Amino acid sequence: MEVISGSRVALITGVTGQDGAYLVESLLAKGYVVHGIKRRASSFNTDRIDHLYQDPHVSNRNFILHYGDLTDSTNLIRIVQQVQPDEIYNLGAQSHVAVSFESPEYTANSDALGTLRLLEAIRILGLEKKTRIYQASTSEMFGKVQETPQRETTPFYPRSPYGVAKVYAYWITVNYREAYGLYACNGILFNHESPLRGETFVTRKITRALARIHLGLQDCLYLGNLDALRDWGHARDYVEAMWLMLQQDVAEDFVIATGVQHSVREFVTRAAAELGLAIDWRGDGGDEVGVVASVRGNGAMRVGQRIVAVDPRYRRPSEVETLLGDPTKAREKLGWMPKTGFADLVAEMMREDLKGAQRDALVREAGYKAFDHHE
Ligand code: NDP
Ligand code: GDR
Repeated sequence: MEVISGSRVALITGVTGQDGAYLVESLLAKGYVVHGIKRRASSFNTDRIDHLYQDPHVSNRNFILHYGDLTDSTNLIRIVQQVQPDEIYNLGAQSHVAVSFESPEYTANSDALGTLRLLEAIRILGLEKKTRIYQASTSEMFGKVQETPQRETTPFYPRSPYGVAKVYAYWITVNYREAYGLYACNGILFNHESPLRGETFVTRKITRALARIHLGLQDCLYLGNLDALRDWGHARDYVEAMWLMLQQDVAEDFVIATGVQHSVREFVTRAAAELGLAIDWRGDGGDEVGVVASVRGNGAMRVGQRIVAVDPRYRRPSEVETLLGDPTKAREKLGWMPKTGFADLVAEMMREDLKGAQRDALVREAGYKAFDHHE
């Protein structure tokens, strides 16, 4: 492996995901050599990091990908041995809460045991003094919240197989820190979004769908619980907090959040406003719909058109109704503050998804196929 020597070395699991992509960019800009673990897939799965790809035939590479999986211990041990990382960021996970009800065992294997496997790899290889590890913990651990806002001391009450698996990962990280003196931290991150957010998480689903409805590529956006409240930040800001956590004298756990909360319905309203639309919410419960109340500018939408409806299939067997984080500790000890507010986050996502929809519209106009992916 021909790579730059002398730089700090980071290993990222989940490098092909939203946070992985922002973190690679940030660490490369800081002068790190970055190794990432990607899963073998039958089609390309590196869209988010393709602009950073470096040809293996080039010498002095500072970004190297390895095939691997968090469910495969021997593979993890081999990669950690080969890479000898100064820092590991464990971002890999089956991260979709609704999917975790469909695949609870796989979620536990990758999200809970995957973390244990990485911690064990550090121990087996005798890297306890060299390698620092960041665990991607989550506000989903607070689940049915026991106090508001949630902070580092708030008791956990997970509400999904995903949340339960992440509680195991949280505690095994704490345990390895206490038992073996590992520099291991949990970042308890609240929801963070971006134009790179997976298409089936609610924010991206909303901005993609509204862009497509605006251009006449889709008729209606179907959602589940419109009342759910979330503390939404920007992924770009949150990966900086991950890095800061690994640069302290003592390893500790931190809540990372904006301290501001909005409902799913408010997210839709804000995103629609970016397109010059006002939405009138009518009915309630499963019968609630969002109807176009006024339109500014061009687009396919007409006043009176129903563009949002509720579909019970997107509701969860047990829901996390409200999350609101208190990032005071991160501000005081890490000097971390979110830079992007809610309105700017929504505007950026809307802008980028509009470009994607415009591309699909052009492709169709030219007589080629552009596929619809609904979920
Ligand atoms: P994504 O779903 O965008 O990315 C998850 C990454 O994990 C992908 O690279 C995925 O690979 C990879 N992955 C999935 N299963 C495995 C496996 N078995 N072995 C190795 N890699 C695997 O998530 P985010 O980037 O949004 O989140 C990053 C981490 O932070 C996750 O652990 C998530 O649970 C956690 N988190 C996220 C928050 C958020 O709001 N985004 C908030 C709090 C925590 P592939 O691309 O092949 O699917
Ligand atoms: P979440 O994110 O479950 O908080 O987990 P998601 O965007 O999936 O849901 C947020 C809230 O919106 C409600 N909702 C819908 N959700 C989806 N996906 N699709 C819908 O159609 C829909 N309608 C309403 C949900 O019920 C929920 O209340 C994310 C993930 O990134 C986790 O990995 C991470 O740990 C947490 O954020 C913090």
